[in-house]
Amino acid sequence: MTKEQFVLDLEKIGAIKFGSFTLKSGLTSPFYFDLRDMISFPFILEGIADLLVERIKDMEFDVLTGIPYTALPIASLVASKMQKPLVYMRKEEKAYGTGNNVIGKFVKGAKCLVIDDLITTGASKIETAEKYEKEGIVIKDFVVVIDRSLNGTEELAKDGYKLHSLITLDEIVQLLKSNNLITDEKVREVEEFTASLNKPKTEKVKYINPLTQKLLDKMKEKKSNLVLSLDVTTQKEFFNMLDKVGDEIVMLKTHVDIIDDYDEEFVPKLQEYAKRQNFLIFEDRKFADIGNTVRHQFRSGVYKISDWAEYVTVHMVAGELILKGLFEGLENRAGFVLARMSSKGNLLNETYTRKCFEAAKKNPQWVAGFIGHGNSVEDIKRFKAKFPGSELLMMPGVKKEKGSDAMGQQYITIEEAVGGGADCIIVGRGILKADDPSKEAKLYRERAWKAYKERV
Ligand code: S5P
Repeated sequence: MTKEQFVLDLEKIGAIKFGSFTLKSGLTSPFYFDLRDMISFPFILEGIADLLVERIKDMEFDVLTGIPYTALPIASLVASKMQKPLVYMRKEEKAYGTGNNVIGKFVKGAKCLVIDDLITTGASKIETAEKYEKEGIVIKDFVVVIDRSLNGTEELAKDGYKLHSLITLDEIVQLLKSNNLITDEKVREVEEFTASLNKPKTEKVKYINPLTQKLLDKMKEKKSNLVLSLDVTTQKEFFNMLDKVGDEIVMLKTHVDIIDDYDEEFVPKLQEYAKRQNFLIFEDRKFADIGNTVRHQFRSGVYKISDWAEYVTVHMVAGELILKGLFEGLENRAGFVLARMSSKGNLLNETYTRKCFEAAKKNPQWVAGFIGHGNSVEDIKRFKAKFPGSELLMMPGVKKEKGSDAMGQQYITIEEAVGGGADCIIVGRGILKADDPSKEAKLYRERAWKAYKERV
């Protein structure tokens, strides 16, 4: 089948339409593509598979996949024709980091070629690639049947992927025109429409939260991006440890509710240390309830956290109004939103992470940064690239060596964390359990700061 025949066939079965269509975005488009029915016409399916085989026969790959639903049957046929192994990803998303989402046989590190029917912006392709990469499959190339994007090639290239297409919107228009299937006026309409579309906005929000700035300033002043997670259960241990390591850290992270002998002297003493040793205070209370409840949890009770902690952690599971519940009416208080967690089997998936970013984008005055983690430098880079603005990436689950504990904590190294994009590393047992915590804190600080300087 020739490309021209293919386009004419698509037109005949109604997969390519020219008229006036309202898109999901609300825009009115003069054309509409829907390739879903194509698979029910054997001669078209056969023809498209042959065209794809021709297009990809010289490319290097170990396995082949198609993005459900439309491209999966197409990819099956192509795989069969080329005698290449087929794999595919479950469409229902399992939780982040649990694995086993790919159906089919492959070896870790296999190079996979991805087939899809259309490309509009490239965003969903990148999401697909990330999911495969988490499963140990390497993706470099995408082949689409129709490229109707404005700058899909450039968008994918930014993340290191290459886009190949069988046919572009322009070619379709020209082929239909030369077959007198659309009028000159329609051609003009299509051209005007595509020209009028703004390029997708990938620009970052300019606003900088004052508490983001405050932490950045403190990092610079103290030449440290080390946050100590002081998870001990008595005041004695707590302040003894601060005596040893307080000078090395930019910020102290507390879990105030694990101190057995907490009393009203604790907070004034902590504040005195913070002043003398020049660090900021972050209480890792991980608020997660409805707005009204978290307001009380933050401002009342035994600990009255809002009186002394400028930064707290926030789960977005109850919805973005939790931010209003926590911070409305308070000065100099902001949250680190848990966009990803370090623990094995956690339920935060990519959709959830994206929702965290959207919530932060709408409430920048209350979000100083995100808590996040990743399994490689590349993974962290891609995660951070999606931050809406200049929020900081705070990363727990960091040690000198990769590893895990018996209760699900997963560690990556200092250099992986910071090299990938962590602005601060959050370290607990790596320092607390060392024979010489003071020496260890110095070492963490030096390595993390060096990696930070190299990155920024
Ligand atoms: O995803 C997360 C988020 C947080 S805030 N994973 C984490 O480990 N944390 C916190 O970081 C956790 O509550 C603990 O206080 C600290 C990590 O401690 P470590 O001893 O494993 O370094």
